[in-house]
Amino acid sequence: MKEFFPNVPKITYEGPNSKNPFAFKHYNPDEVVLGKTMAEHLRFAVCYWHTFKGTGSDPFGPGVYIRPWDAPSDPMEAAEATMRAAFEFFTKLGVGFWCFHDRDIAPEADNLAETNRRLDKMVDLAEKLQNDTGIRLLWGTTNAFSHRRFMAGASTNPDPAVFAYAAAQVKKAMEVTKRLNGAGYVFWGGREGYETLLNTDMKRELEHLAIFLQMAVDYKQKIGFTGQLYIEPKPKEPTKHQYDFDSATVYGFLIKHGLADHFKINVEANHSTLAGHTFHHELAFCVANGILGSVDANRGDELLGWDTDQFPTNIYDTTLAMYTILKGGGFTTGGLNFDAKVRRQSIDVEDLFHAHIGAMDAFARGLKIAARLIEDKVLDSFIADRYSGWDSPLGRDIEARRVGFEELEKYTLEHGEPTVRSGRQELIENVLNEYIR
Ligand code: XLS
Ligand code: CA
Ligand code: CA
Repeated sequence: MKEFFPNVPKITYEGPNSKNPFAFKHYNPDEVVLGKTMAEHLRFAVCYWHTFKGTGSDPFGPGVYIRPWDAPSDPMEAAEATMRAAFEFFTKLGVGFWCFHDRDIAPEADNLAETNRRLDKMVDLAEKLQNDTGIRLLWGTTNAFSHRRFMAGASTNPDPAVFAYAAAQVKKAMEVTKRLNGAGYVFWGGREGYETLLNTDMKRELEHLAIFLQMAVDYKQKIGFTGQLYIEPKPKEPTKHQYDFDSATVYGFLIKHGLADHFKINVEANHSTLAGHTFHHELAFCVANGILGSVDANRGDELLGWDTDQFPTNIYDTTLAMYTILKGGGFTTGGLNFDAKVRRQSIDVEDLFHAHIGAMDAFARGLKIAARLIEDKVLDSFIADRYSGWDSPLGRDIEARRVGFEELEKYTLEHGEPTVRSGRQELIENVLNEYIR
């Protein structure tokens, strides 16, 4: 069997003193942290689209990578070579999971029937390689945003024939995700938004989006797919405005349409910052509402206002992310997917390994620091102290709704001015920095 990464050995843990670029310094899959192994906590996944289908193109230039798996001129032969390269990569890297869009793994043909036949053929191979390697599918999804038919959206398209095409595509992608035992299925509304309101019936489009998601829930139940459905928010790009703007917007939409029991959120770090939030905020909102499902762990660039999809390197961010994820009970169906691409100049196949090794180490460090913060109850103590008034008779009466405005007016007239207290932000930031090392 052809090897696609002959210069790369199996990546193993060598510890923080190792200088070997092809070794983990912090990610030790079997090391137990807070009662679970690092592999069980982190549930790393590699994304198929950027890692194996990415070309290094940008709005100012075409692709620049020359990948050995792209060599065959026949598109199905190239698809097969790509999948074999992908499973060699997953195995050498030692991740447990992968993620894909339908169109990543099988090239689209001239008609849907032939496209589906091609997809089935590639799913046969994926099933075999999953069985051979033990690598599992974290989630599958549909690409209903690249083809020109979707230029005005999929489920929010002004043309019901496009809505129907997207439905047919999701139906098939959900079937193959089920066949591959996918733990989840993602809806990212790539072009479910608008370029201008001048030509847009927003009310109707939002209703169509809800109808589409309800159909997906119905079909999931019909075929007995037990994976978790996720919605991945993003505020813009490629559209000027995307309806799934951020987690709070998605949650309100799901509640309005009676869909909240069927979906969780796939939080992407880079989309959080595009929405004007931090990654930490989006995770905290999801944990507070019990809707955190999975995470796309790629980051943006502080100075660039678009979706740069870079590999995570910032330990402060990975620490706060893992802290929040652990406080939320950790992943069940979800995991940490690197929806990230190497930079245009990183043209060697080895760069794909360096990118993932660094990202996995960054999250492993975040996990270990977060575990110490939890064990030492660092933030818990500050927060418990700050809210301690709510454990007094007054606080309890309010929380139990035993009092109303009249009782609270009486209390205030009797007790006078409340005592104000420091929020101690700088102190907490100093303590946190002592842990991040
Ligand atoms: C694009 C999204 C996309 C989803 C899956 O910005 O991140 O890749 O994760 O369709
Ligand atoms: Ca993503
Ligand atoms: Ca992205």
